Amino acid sequence: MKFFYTNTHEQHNPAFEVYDGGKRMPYLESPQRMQRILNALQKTDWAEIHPPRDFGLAPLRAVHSEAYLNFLASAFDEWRAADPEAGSSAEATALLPATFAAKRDQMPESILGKAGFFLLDLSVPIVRGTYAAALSSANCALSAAQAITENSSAPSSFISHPSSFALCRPPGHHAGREIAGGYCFLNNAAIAAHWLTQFGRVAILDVDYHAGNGTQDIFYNRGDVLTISIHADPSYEYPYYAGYATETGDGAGLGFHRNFPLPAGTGETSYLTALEESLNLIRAFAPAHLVVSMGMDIYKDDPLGTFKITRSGISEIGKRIAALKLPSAVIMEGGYNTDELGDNVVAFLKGFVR
Ligand code: SP5
Ligand code: ZN
Repeated sequence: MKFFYTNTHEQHNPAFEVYDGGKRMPYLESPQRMQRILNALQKTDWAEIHPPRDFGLAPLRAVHSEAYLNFLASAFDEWRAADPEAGSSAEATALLPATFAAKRDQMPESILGKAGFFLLDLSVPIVRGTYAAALSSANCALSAAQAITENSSAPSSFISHPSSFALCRPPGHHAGREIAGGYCFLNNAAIAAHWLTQFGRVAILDVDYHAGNGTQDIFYNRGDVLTISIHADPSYEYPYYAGYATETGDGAGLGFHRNFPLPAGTGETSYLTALEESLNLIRAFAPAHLVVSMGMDIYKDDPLGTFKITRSGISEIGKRIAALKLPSAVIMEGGYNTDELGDNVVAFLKGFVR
């Protein structure tokens, strides 16, 4: 099984995020997360770890708006140019706005105005290395997508349903067409899925604890990409404004988005029931490729989650998704119990190894 990783993600290392109630907290989506996953994979005998290929900007432009990509590329420098003190003190090392665009028909000129326009919340501070890290994360996802379209030339090693894993950091599923949020800047899974549509229909299954609102936004009007998200009910959990069961797509995409909101404290039995229903929808759609947005914040001891999924439950979820026998690119999303993260990822992926 092929894995894609580069240490460029370390350049995205904000000192803080702002929690509910205005509390400034150490940034939970830390570089240590990837290091733990990498260490756990290196202990197995089935992880073939490669650096990502550079796919350029075209696959990103297919998913995100030009104005948004330009903002991400230049935001930190623009902020520094507008306020030379900014980003140089311990107090202010990251661009984070204090205003947000409830109405989105005018993009202002000011960098703080633009930050409020393109950022959804206070968990996406932009530091000097954020854009470089986000690009490398998207390239890991694209490399994982490409890996499942290439079969070995040796007939004896031909695998009809190959799988791959992208160690994406920053994560992606909360990033919409032109908005960052929830630790996410570029929607890695959506970028990989759109790239795969050149070979036929694609399904995205999102098992992160939080609703995949960005992925929902990007594909909401498309019938060639089936998007399914199983998550904590947004009526009580982030991202609050999307992920409801009544949201099923629009226009050509009507019927091609499905949400499975679950109550706080959901355990394995109820989770697996929602998973089975999702897998049946994917079987009926018969995609050429599957992209899995894999978040380990469903784990029972996750600091952001409330679900009660054990490590053996995580392993069962991975096994059942792998049993679809589809060429699958697994994309890393959330998961904040850093000590357990590596072993949880290994438990999930074991079902895919062949
Ligand atoms: C990719 C991903 O998993 N993003 C999640 C972003 C969630 N941000 C919400 C932070 C809310 C903090 N609330 C603290 C409650 C601790 N019990
Ligand atoms: Zn999450």
